[in-house]
Amino acid sequence: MPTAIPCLLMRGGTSKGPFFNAAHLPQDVATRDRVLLAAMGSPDRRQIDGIGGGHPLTSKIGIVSESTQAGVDLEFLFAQVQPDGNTVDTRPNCGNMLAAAVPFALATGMLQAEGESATFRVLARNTGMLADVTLALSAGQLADGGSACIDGVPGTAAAIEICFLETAGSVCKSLLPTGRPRDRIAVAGEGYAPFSIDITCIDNGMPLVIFNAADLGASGYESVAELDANTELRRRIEALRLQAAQAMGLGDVAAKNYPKMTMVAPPRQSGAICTRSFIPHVCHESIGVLAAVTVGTAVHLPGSVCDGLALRPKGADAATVPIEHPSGLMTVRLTGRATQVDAPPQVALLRTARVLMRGEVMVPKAIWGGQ
Ligand code: NQM
Repeated sequence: MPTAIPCLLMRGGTSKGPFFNAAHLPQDVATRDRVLLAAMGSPDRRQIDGIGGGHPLTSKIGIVSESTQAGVDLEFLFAQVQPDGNTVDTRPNCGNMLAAAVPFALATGMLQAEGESATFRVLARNTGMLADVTLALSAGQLADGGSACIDGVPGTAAAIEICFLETAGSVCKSLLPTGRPRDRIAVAGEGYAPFSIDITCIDNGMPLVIFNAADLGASGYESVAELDANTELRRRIEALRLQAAQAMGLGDVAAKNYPKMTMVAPPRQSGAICTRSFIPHVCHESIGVLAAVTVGTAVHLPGSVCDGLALRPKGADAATVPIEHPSGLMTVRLTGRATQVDAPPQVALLRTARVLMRGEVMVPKAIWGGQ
């Protein structure tokens, strides 16, 4: 008999994947990673022998545990598996999957709640980031239905508000890992002419390299399919990523999922800026939550590559930054001193999530015999 591991399949924002109680997984990290790869069916582009969805956005895993830390209600560890990769990356955060952590904990009895809404403090163990998650309740569970709508997910659902605390320098050593809002970098490689390009290296929850689409001959308004089909552009972006990562102090990131690459262009749908995000090798169908937070921060950063392209929100609306992406808009609310880079703002945004299925993932006994 294979080993059966209790699991809920969940949508978190615009991502999807299995969620586990950490106590139900092997405690040894190498064995845990083998189990997760087997559960997802990786490495295999289609993940045909597992429950992964064959795309980075549906090849994500949530691992949830009770917290022993004072003032923390729940701990969440995000794990990224690339469909055709054989590694489990727990270094960067994922704000979309984080949205499903509290609903998972309520559904599995790890947390209890009453009333019409509740707020829980969650520790994202990937980077030690804290977030306050407020959700609409019904009978102690995430409410079944609501009017919250996020671009990239059809229909409406119960609102989950995430307020991130202390996002700056999540994986990098600081908000601006090169110490500057803009760097010029020369990139050379096989199959394309060498080029020099202005970039902003920034990490306000997600390490990003932001660049002007026009500087790589793109409009920035291409569809996801067009960008994924443009192998030369992707090759140049990957060469830029490998080189920028060195400047960001991240070392060799050839096998890592960060930094993510964000191409920007002037807005054209009432947003502050238009984005196309590479995560890192294919284009995101929308944009990651913390990637949006980080772009929103760059919009307010004087001298960044967004400066001059973005329509920077002003006055009473300055803290609300709508980011355009291929599926619509993601609006980030930068509370506190939103325009001061020496004191990075707290950030809040709206997500939805849902339990899609409950059951057990079956993993061959040869990989793990169980508890
Ligand atoms: O940036 C995709 C996603 C993400 C990450 C990615 C995310 C975030 O949309 O916080 O949510 O960057 O690989 O799930």
